[in-house]
Amino acid sequence: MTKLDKSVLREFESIVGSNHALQEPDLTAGYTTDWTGRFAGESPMVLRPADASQLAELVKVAASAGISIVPQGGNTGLVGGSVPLDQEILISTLRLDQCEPVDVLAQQVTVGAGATLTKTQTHASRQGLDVGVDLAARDSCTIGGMIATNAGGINVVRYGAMREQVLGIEAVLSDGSIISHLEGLEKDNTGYNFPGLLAGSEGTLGIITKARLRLHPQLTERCSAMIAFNSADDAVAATAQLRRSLPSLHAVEVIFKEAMHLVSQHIGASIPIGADAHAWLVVEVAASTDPTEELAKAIDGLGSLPLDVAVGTDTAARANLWRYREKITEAISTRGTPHKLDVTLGASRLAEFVNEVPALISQIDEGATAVMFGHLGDGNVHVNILGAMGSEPNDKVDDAVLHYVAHLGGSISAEHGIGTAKKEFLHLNRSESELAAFRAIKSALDPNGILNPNVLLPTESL
Ligand code: FAD
Ligand code: 2HG
Ligand code: ZN
Repeated sequence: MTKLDKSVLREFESIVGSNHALQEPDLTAGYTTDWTGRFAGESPMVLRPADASQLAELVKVAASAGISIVPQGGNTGLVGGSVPLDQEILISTLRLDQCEPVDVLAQQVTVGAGATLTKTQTHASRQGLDVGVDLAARDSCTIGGMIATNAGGINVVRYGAMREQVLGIEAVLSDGSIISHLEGLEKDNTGYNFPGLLAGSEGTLGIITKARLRLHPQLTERCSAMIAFNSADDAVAATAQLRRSLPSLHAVEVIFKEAMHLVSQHIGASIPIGADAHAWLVVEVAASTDPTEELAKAIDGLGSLPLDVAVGTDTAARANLWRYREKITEAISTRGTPHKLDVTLGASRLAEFVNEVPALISQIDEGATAVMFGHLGDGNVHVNILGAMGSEPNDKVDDAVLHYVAHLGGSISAEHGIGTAKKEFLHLNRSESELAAFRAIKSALDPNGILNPNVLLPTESL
């Protein structure tokens, strides 16, 4: 579909008002190119509804005209799932950003899908509570987008991913009907679980408009450490020990050599410890009483594994260590448009994978580099492939790395989702029967295939 009937566009406009029905390329550009710059398209109209009922009206009009929709939150997704690639209309949830009063007794909150993570964290913190998922895109990513991608981030080792935080959901289905189940009951076995189904559905089954989130007591006593290692094997062994010995463990992140060198150049600061090391862990402990001693003991327990250690106890020192981890994605973008691979390996295969990947890549594309880092506590490695001199890396490299992951029994998408970038690789992890079940769920909830039609399911199986 290239041009929409003008009368349909007028109908959309009359629902949201002309200020929120954008058509000028200058105004739509920020919505139609993804964060990485790798995926871009065009949309005949970007619509910004004020609430769930306006959003439902838009979906009804689109459904009866057979028009496809891409839902979008903060547009920080990294797999090309949030942008229109085939002239779909785009529905932005950014105006659905209300945070209802925190339910202190239940330790829960209901928020609009368009509320950013930072806004939700700030809101919860006023009652001494915290959101269980945290990630570096916090100022822009939205709760709806985080649920739709089942975002992971830095605290999965403690609280699990986004799916574990969602107790209830409100969403608009493909016919414009609204489902709403926001009571937040901890036990509620009354049939199919919509939060579970919509978490990780990437806008293909419904458009989330509100969510009831589980909150956690805010842990204000914190300590961070950076630990340098000679090898990926040592970093993996240390991570297993820290997970066993540290009840207050809040994050175990890893930075491998290429990533450390790149980020230190980007932020204009020297590598804090172990200039010749191969891997660095960034560890955080958090508790209601000072966990510094507990961390120091656990690091002592690592014996001769670490090459060097730096500890940050106050806010500034902790932030100084964390910036080496949090600025990597930004640093990579300054070197070209990467192909972002995001994989999980079982602990016993992780070091082998990290050690083998550089050679595997250079066999295929001599100029390509792998920048690796991630959430080691969850076995999650981000492999960013950069081409020679800023050129796009060869697609065959992605193919080889993802086949290797599958061969080692890992997942080709740990936390970013499938989007358009990985859909042709889904068969590496999902059997024909599973894909058939996926297609059955999709056609039951979206029989005309209008919700984010270019993501998740491989093209031929739609
Ligand atoms: P968008 O990018 O707008 O959309 C993502 C997907 O969700 C799309 O398929 C879209 O159609 C769908 N969607 C969005 N809103 C809705 C809705 N209301 N209803 C239905 N479908 C919807 N991800 C991690 O998991 N862990 C990290 O540590 C992490 N760190 C990041 C750091 C940086 C610097 C950046 C740029 C990204 C990072 N990401 C990370 C990726 C990204 O932030 C997450 O995927 C996030 O969950 C996307 O939220 P969003 O609101 O930006 O969604
Ligand atoms: C992170 O953990 C994000 O920082 C982004 O998931 C990963 O840039 C990436 O590949
Ligand atoms: Zn990540």
